[in-house]
Amino acid sequence: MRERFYRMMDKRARREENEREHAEDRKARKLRKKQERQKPRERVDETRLEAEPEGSTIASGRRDAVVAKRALREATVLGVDRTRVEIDLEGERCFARRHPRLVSIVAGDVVQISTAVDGAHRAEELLPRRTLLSREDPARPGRPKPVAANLDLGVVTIPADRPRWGLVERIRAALRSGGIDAAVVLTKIDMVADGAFDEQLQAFEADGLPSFAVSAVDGRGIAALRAAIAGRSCAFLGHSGAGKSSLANALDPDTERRTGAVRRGDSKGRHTTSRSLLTVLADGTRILDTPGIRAFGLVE
Ligand SMILES: Nc1nc2c(ncn2[C@@H]2O[C@H](COP(=O)(O)OP(=O)(O)OP(=O)(O)O)[C@@H](O)[C@H]2O)c(=O)[nH]1
Ligand SMILES: [Mg+2]
Repeated sequence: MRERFYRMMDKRARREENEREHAEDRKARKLRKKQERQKPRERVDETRLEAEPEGSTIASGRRDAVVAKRALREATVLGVDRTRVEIDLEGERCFARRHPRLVSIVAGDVVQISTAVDGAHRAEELLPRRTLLSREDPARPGRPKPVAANLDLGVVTIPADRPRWGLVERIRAALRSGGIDAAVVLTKIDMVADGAFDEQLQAFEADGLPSFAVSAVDGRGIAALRAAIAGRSCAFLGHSGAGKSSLANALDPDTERRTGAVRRGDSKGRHTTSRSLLTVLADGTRILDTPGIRAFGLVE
């Protein structure tokens, strides 16, 4: 009887001992897991990231951290479309994706570019702008929409066969508030009598607005305009059909920009140029051909 009692007690003691050991094991396992969770994250494998295509599964924050350590190179934005930017990267024309935060980059901007091992470029940062031309955003009245960055000169382009002078003052005001010089160019002078608008151009000159009369067809005035814009970053702005692309082609014959005939009835253009495109000439002059302006809204 006593023996049976001792055996029972012994069994119970062993069971309790077992349960204690199990509980300690469980506790140690839990602690180990907790410590593992708190350990600093494993380093990102940069070689993997370098080869990683856009939209990969690497978290964007980690990608940013690696990109920050990579060599970044400066590039000038030549043109912008919905997903990509065309850039001049150390003299080479190429395309880059853009970081999602770079929503409002425009032609003329200077950006920092990262390059993956597969050669894909991405615009990472926007550098401070020297000047900025903005107009009212037609989609959001009262809000500014950047048009072009880092311009030295904005040339209001008026066609001699259909001059609408009202545009000059509006664009001039926007240029002034963006810190950019203004000039006027009267195009298509081959379509009107010699000196037809000399008085108007002299009035602009007297008002501090350099003025030029040119023809992209017979070449008159092109040399004087080329000399005036030499070494500067210059945009042609005006209504569709004014002759901006034809003028840019005359100044920079190495780039073939599309031009389009005006409508027969009212001589209005057909919005042939759909996005601004900057070209850099051999002497460093930068020419920005822009799409035709329907209206140039100003914002304070
Ligand atoms: N006669 C004559 N025609 C010109 C001259 N410059 C341009 N044109 C014509 O005018 C039309 C419009 O020229 P574009 O250069 O396409 O005009 P744009 O301002 O770039 O027009 P968008 O791209 O629509 O804004 C074309 O048919 C050109 O051939 C010029 O100096 N003389
Ligand atoms: Mg054009």
